[in-house]
Amino acid sequence: MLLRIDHVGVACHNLEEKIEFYESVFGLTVVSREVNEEQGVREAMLHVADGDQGASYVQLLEPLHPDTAVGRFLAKRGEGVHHIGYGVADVTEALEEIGAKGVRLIDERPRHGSMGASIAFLHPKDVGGVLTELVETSRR
Ligand code: V0V
Ligand code: CO
Repeated sequence: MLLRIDHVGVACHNLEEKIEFYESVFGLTVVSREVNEEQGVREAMLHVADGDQGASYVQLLEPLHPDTAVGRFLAKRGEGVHHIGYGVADVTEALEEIGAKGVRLIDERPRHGSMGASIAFLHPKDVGGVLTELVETSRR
């Protein structure tokens, strides 16, 4: 069901500073920057590699306000890995299949994600403490 790792989401206080860090230390390139009001984030995707099933990225996340998913995470845990996004062929189908196995779905239906993707989150408490995102890319 999971095709690949689409991205690793990293929470940070200052998006521009972290972009500079990833560019200068790892030589990565920003391929997209977006503000996602629904998710409460300002985010950037940095391209890591291309594979048979599509590309993989690091997603840097800065909260729009303290009272958001990433804002609360930063206050509680500080900067670091926030979630893992796995590529799936069909996010609606994947949600149905995973939900039927008793895993709590944060999103019952797909939401708008970075670069036109359809995304949905699974609750970290049911995935061994890992906030897990399903990603159906708009094209592969
Ligand atoms: C919270 N918890 C986490 C966590 N965030 N555990 C692992 N990884 C995380 N990232 C734990 C937290 O320590 C608590 O456990 C418990 O879950 C409840 O957390 P809370 O402090 O009450 O925080 P809330 O109210 O923010 O709820 C947590 C959830 C929320 C995961 C439900 O953050 C959420 O709905 N996230 C999904 C949306 C999201 O994260 N959007 C930003 C990325 P203890 O301490 O009680 O044991 S947007 C994105 O990736 C996009 C757009 C994209 O890829 O395209
Ligand atoms: Co993400």
